[in-house]
Amino acid sequence: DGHVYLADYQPPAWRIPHADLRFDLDPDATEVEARLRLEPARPGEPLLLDGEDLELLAIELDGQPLPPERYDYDGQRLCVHGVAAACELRTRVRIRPAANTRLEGLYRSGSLLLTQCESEGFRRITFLADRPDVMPTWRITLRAERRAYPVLLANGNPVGSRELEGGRHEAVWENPHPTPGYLFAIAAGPLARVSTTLTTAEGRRVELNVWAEAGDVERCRYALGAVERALRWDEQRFGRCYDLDVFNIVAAQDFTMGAMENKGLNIFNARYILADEATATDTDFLAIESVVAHEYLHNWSGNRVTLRDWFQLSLKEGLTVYRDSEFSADLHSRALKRIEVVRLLRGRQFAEDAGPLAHPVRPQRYREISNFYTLTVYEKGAELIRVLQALVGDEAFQAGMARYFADNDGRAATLEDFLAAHAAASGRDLSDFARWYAQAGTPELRISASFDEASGDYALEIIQSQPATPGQPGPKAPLPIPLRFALYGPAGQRVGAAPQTDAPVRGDLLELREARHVLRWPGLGFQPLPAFNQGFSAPVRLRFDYTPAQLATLARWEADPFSRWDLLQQLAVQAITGTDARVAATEALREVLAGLLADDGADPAFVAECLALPDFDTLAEAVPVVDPQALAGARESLLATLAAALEQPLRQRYAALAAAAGGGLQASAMAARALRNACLDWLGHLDTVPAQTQFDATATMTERLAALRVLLHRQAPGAEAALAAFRERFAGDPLVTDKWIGLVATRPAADALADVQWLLASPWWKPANPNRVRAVLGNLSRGNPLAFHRLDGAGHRLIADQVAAIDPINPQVAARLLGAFEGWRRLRSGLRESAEAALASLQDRLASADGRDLLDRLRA
Ligand code: DPP
Ligand code: ZN
Repeated sequence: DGHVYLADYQPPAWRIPHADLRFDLDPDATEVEARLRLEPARPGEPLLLDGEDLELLAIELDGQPLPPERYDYDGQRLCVHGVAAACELRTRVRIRPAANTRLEGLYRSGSLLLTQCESEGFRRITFLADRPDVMPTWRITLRAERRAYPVLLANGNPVGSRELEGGRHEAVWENPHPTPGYLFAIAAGPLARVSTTLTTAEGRRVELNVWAEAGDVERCRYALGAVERALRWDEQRFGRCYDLDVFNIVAAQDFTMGAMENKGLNIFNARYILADEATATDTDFLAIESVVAHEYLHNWSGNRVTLRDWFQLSLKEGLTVYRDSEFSADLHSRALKRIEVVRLLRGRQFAEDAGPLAHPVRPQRYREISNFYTLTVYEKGAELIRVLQALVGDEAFQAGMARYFADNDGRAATLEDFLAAHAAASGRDLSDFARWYAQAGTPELRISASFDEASGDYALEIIQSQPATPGQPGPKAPLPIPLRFALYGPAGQRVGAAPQTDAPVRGDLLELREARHVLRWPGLGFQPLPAFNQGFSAPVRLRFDYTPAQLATLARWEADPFSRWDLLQQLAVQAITGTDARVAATEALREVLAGLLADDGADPAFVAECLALPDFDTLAEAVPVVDPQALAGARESLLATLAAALEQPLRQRYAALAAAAGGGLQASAMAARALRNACLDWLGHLDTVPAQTQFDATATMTERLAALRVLLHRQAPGAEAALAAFRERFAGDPLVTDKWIGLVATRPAADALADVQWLLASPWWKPANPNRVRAVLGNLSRGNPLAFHRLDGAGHRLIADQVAAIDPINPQVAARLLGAFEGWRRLRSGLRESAEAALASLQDRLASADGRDLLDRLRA
């Protein structure tokens, strides 16, 4: 049926201990000669290799040309007949990088030639068993014209270079670590670098380089520092050292993903490398540091320990997201990092888990693996690592990680290997925990309180349930859920008494194991106020009936900043989507925010997070039927009401932070800018003059872009002139151009669609550049509910038409864009029909496996 099933896994029939490749690079026609050492792992099996759209020029076995009857190649698979013993296969193929718009395999970006192989791109370069459990060591020879391609990079260590005739030159690289094809990389072109050397904790001298096209190299320094910080952090926190003599990163303007962790040669989307204060925002800097760390940290969680098969994707991705978020939390603010992660999880992953694309963190089957690089595999996968850590405790978790790396080094591992290491280190049976990976859908906890006046007994009943998801109608088994909790007495004192319950309790951590647990405090004597899920210990939807006053009270009593933020978010959800509680919630929110704005002791970055009301996605998750106009309207009117009520403190705080916000990347300056920009945004509902003043005066992109956003989104008198000035000033910079385009595409109004149509007809529209597609269409579909869900259906039609247009150019980008329809079944009537019609219109218009798979799942 076109699916690959986890249950069908077979180990490779042939091993490939070593691969020796030689490239004669040329953008129009590159020749690749490959010598593969082959050994039968299961004698008698045919020799099959993957190879997609390769022009086969020559084929030899053990030095003898193979006659045509000895092999078959159908454009997908090469089958060599009549081989049973160890041998060497030599092939020569021709590929066409400049014609490769899919950006999988070897392709051209500007003046560079570079590769992207995960998941199945290597087969578009040459023949190989292109699966993660086939792991050769590598020797890679690159030849190219010196003038056009002065720098030649590949995986591993450089071992030699020389001049060739005719203005060509050659570089040779060796990667001694067994490495699957998906981690293969080369890069060639007129690259310049920033560089540093250091000595690892094991005593290895390592050169770190970040490369970019010459004009961009000064903007690579921040990324270089981030590599060094990540390398040191992994040594200290997990005892993992770097294992080659050189670590290279190359920045490319055309890149489908964010970045790629190829062994020793990471290739990055330029947006996650290039930064200075004039062109990048503070958010960009933090994202760069986090993505650089993510890819670096893959060197152990992904590369040294790789995957047996693609079903295990979260084994490297969930784990590495966990590791990079711990890195950011250790270096900066743990609470702010947690807020950022939970915002994404609740706004976007919960939506994925609740819609037609829901799948387990470890899927059981796929048609196109590219469609599983999802928030569920990444973000929920990272939360599961956190759940495991909470269940076994920090010390056993650390020991389990050490054991996992030690036991699986150089292997292609599975989730079972990971759990076995943690079970051994903690002494705990983790078979119940494994269900988290198999069951899709966000668990829900319904908690209700009861108090008996006569006896003074207090009790909490906790009921766990799992939603039905595609292919998993249920019923589903209960999951082990680590839930933090606290009870507060009437004056805000914490109740110390442990509950009587059949669930294990350690301090404030409760471990739910069954579908229902009851916690009893006999004779407590008063009705306490309970609080739950501090730090978001459990990635669940939690329902407990709070009044607005109770939420506001808890927001003052809870010590953990994450929890305080979370309570304010709940209050805002009540103020926007509530019925009876709306007025009371608005008033309570105003009071708490007034207190926060007046509190000079509060971290301004934290106050800024509290001012950021729940985004549209989060609100949409809180209601059963999504009416975009009503939700966006209610959010807007809450903002206007609060801004008017808080005008004086907003103006005051904005002015008071001016000096601190000046410049520099120290935490205090970033925090000041964050709060000033939040105030500016709120004030924009009343007055756009401060935004105009900030736009004219500032030197940082953080302040300039925030001001431009207010001017454009509030349609201030100076908006057009400001946009023109901004456009002009950064005309040569595609990344900054993406920024203003993003602001245009997200103006919260139905007629922003006309601006998007104008962009699509302009010279700025570049459908082959993934960043530009995301800037124009990703922002429209994911960041502009009023224009995307236009009542006349024009937004839905525009995105569907663009998906059809981009599908033949870059199927992964098209499929990602199509994913914006994931919530269509929950739209209000009228819009649901228009989304359905837009999807139906695509039925015969998508040729790619990526697009067809996603469309079928959306419509199922
Ligand atoms: N490059 C992508 C990431 O690191 C896929 N591995 O998440
Ligand atoms: Zn990753």
